[in-house]
Amino acid sequence: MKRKIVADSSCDIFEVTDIPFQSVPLTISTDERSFVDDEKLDINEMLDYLQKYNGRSFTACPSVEAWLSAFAGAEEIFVVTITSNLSGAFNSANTAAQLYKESNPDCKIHIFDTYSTGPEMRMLIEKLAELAQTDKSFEKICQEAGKYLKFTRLFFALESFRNLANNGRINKTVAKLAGVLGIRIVATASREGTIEITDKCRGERNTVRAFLSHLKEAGFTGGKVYIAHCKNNPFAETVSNAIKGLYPKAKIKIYELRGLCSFYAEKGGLLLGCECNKAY
Ligand code: X90
Repeated sequence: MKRKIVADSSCDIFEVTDIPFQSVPLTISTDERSFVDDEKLDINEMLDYLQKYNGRSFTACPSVEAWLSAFAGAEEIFVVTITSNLSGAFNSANTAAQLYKESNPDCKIHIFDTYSTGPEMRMLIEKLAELAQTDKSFEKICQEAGKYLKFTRLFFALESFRNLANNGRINKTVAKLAGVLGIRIVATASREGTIEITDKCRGERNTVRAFLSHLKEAGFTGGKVYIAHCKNNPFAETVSNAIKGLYPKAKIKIYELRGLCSFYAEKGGLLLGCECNKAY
């Protein structure tokens, strides 16, 4: 059978090892320009343009057609989406799955609503890639991957919530807290897949401390940690070193966010996904 993993572009990756994978782009737009969140997108150029642009900016989830063309030809499809509570991606993927099954009655599709995004999504995709290469059945893989997702978490620290607030993804009064210079807001993806603010931190050191305390609370004991940032490699390194100091066995990867996550996380933003020992 032809297995394939398909995810929306908020996962920030374009390939996984040894299995067909496709990222289906969201778009970031102003009234004058549109950016497709694919491999060709120049993130620096997008951020610079948006910084200078005074009008409204907004995003759109993949269309049903875009999902359908990513499914084409596959027989067992694992779909991974950004939280259905902040995006229509999960819904459009569902509609596409129904249509695809009508014309391909023997095919199997499972859609994982991650109730999260970014690095936590990437972790699930890579787990699926591992599982999909075994001779385990489709159902067994879905069950194991679903369990894996319960044992991963997303924490993040942003310097600005402007784009999230302007697009109705977070309360405006809460967003104002983050507008204060030097203040980082630390938050987590809630169980419902919404943004749950946990700390207001002044300075990097306090932000790192907040991350470490959330990791401990979540039951992190030194597994995988993915740190994805928007133009803030030094802070990503700082967080990584602090984690290594306490958990020498942690397997940490640092990389840059792509278009959709960069738009909402904004310059300086950092998203951290990790494997934990406690179910969430
Ligand atoms: O459908 C669309 O237009 C996309 C809307 C996405 C809105 C949220 C994106 C968040 C990206 C910022 C911090 C992580 C939030 C985690 C929430 C569970 C990254």
